[in-house]
Amino acid sequence: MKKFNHVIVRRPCKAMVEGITSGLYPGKPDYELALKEHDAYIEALKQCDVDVTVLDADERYPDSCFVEDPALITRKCAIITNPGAESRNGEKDEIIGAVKKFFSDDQIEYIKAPGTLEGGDVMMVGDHFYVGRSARTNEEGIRQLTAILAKYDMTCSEVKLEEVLHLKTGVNYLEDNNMLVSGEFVTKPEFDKYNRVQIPEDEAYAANCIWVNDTVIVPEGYPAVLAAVQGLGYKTILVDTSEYRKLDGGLSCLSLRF
Ligand code: CIR
Repeated sequence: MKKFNHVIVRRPCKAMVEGITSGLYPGKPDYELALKEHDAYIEALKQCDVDVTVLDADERYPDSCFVEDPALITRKCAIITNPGAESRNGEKDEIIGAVKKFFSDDQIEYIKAPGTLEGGDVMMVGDHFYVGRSARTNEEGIRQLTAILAKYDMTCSEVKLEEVLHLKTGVNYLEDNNMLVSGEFVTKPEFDKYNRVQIPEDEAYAANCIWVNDTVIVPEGYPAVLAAVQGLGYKTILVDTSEYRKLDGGLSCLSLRF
């Protein structure tokens, strides 16, 4: 099934070494290696039958390569978010230009203060959106998102997060009713209706795989997850994300797919 035609990414900047990190995956990113990994990420996406818009690095925002957070793009509208991390908040103004190449002004919506929301907290399943209430996404942000989606006949439900940074840190939908789940998402009742594929604890990072037009891009170094995804019948492409992992970033965080 072809669902996505476009992808937006932003090149990592040198300042990425100062990006936000929980320290869960220790070490400073190696910028040169991060660039090579980003090249491979773009190449993998191009193999999935999408065109890729590559935005220039923005040194003002160390985490700006994680374009998933300042915008949420749906089938019917684009939403510029209001990132809850202070050092990332200005990224929202820098993604608008790219979004405007694909959406007219009346299809672009905005999450406004005091609402905060980051795209990493939003998981799309058809026209329903699960949104994680996190340190980055607050109740008012979720209220605004719900109202925006309702305008376009789409729905939203809140998921309380206890352990992870963003919702999609631990759960990702692969289409065809298949969902990769780790940690706190293994038992959450709202996901009972999906074919939940449980990720072993020592491979939890790889819950963040991305489905792009029937190919699943999987982070390198997680053999159990790779086997599980292949077992579901998907074609897979491996991409090493070692330098982004040090900043708690995964495959989904690095692109907007629509
Ligand atoms: C941050 O803490 O905001 C970045 N270092 C990582 C963002 C990861 N983005 C995502 O999960 N969507």
